[in-house]
Amino acid sequence: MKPVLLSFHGNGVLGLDQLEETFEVVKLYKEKDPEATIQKYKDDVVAINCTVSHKISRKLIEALPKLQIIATFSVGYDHIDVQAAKDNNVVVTNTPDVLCAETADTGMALLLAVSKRLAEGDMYIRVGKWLAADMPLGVSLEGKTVGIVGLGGIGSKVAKRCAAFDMNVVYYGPREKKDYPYKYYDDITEIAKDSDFLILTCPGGEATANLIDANVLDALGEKGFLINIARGSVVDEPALIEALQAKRIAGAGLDVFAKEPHVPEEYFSMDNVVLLPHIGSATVETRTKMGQLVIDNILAQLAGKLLLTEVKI
Ligand code: 8YV
Repeated sequence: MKPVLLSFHGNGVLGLDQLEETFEVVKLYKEKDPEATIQKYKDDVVAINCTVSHKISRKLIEALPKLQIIATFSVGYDHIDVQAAKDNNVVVTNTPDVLCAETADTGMALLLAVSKRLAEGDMYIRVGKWLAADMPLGVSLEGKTVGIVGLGGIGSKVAKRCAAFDMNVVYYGPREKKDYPYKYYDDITEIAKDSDFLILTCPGGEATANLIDANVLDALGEKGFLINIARGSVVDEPALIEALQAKRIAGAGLDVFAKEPHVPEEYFSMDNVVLLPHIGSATVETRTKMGQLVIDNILAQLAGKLLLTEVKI
């Protein structure tokens, strides 16, 4: 029997064809009873392919004695117990770099959408509201301060784009990055206080859980906007809903949520919020590159070659 690839995910545009020659590809996402399927193949599973919606727990990792690699179709790996992987000599790979520009573009799309009220404007025409009244005014980006939370691969591309829009770019993160010309804040409340737009581009996981709470939202203030292209877990979601309902912040552009694909219904009636279904990296080109990286990492591991993008902890 060929080694088994336990596939939680179809690998996007590319699919899994390139792996069929080497692996018995078990498409868990097509199974009626995925748990029973895991039990059936557990002793032969060598590789896992997953994405952000699949929790890869210590229990699962330790139930697969031959597991060598977990390849996630995402830059984020907060859904994987990477410590458990390390403890069990399992390598983890992700898809950094190839999606940074795309995800930054999605951040810019949300920034423009909330400041120019684009979704509301579209609705104005579709439901005939323009015939009765002009739209409320938006707010300018030029000259405004944008606070970037997490100046990593995606955050630095957002910064570059915002600078091109003549915005004043500042950032928050665990450490100052002296290579960049932007002002650094080591206090999340302080950066929120000074920002007109706060854009979240940091990793998820314990270190950033509920980083944006009621206090930070109050510091952002009634003229401030929050953009989240990071993880739902970075924001205290009930506190955000409350701040938006009470207009204690001006608005939000959200691509990510705490319990995807479930989105709190309170957002649906808010005209100061733009919602996207986690499409940060979702273009044909970028998803193709991500899928190829997943395949190349898995094949490299099996051939004993150097991994392309290993997560190191
Ligand atoms: C997902 C993401 O990979 O890369 C990440 O961390 O959150 C996204 O790009 C994408 O939604 C596919 O699941």
